[in-house]
Amino acid sequence: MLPTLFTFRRCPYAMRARWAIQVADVAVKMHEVALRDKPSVMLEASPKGTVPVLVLPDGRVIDESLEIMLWALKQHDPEGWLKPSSGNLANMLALIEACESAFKPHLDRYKYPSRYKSEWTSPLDDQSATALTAAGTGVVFSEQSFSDAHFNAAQEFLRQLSLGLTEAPALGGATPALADFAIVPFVRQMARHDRPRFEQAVPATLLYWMDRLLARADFEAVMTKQI
Ligand SMILES: N[C@@H](CCC(=O)N[C@@H](CS)C(=O)NCC(=O)O)C(=O)O
Repeated sequence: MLPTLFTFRRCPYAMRARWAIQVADVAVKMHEVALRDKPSVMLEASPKGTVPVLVLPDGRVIDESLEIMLWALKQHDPEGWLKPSSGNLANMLALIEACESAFKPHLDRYKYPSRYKSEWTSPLDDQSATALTAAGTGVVFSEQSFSDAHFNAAQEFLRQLSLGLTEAPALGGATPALADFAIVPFVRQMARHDRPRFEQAVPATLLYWMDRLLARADFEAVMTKQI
């Protein structure tokens, strides 16, 4: 019996899990789910209801994308994703955590401001005003200006990434490693929302890094629709 991965094609967390599984060449049965109608077998295995979820033949469940990447790569890591040529695994995990805490919240608010209506219809508190540096305490946003402010706030993380990319072609150093593959699906989401705007805002090194990773044949395989 094969492990089953409950996945959603366009989810960046599921993408990075599938990418590691693809590169590690670990046999897994893919189960594409509809987020609005999650299968009960998946929810029984992982009641928190997020994808990806990996269910192993012995009943163990791994329901965090990064853990699924590590599970696959610990079995087979042909490209050395866990052994970056610059820095180490701990540095990469810290960068991935920074993507989660300092980029993803801004990405979501940029792309889907209507989901955060309560945030832009009430005056900014001190904490949010600090996070959205362009705005001061007490500012009331429109939906568009809220989205714009989060696009701008997200640039700080991208600038940090690009600093690493001036010294080496990948976050992992000479060749891409765990952090590259774990982070680029989120950067891709921002780029795809409005490519011209993204191109204008980000450093050229970052654009080049993203486009090279996404042009890999294995990413295409990861994004191919399951029938
Ligand atoms: N920390 C989780 C986050 C996964 C996550 O939030 N996935 C989203 C889809 S991109 C999800 O399943 N959301 C629940 C839903 O939309 O119902 C991980 O790394 O696996």
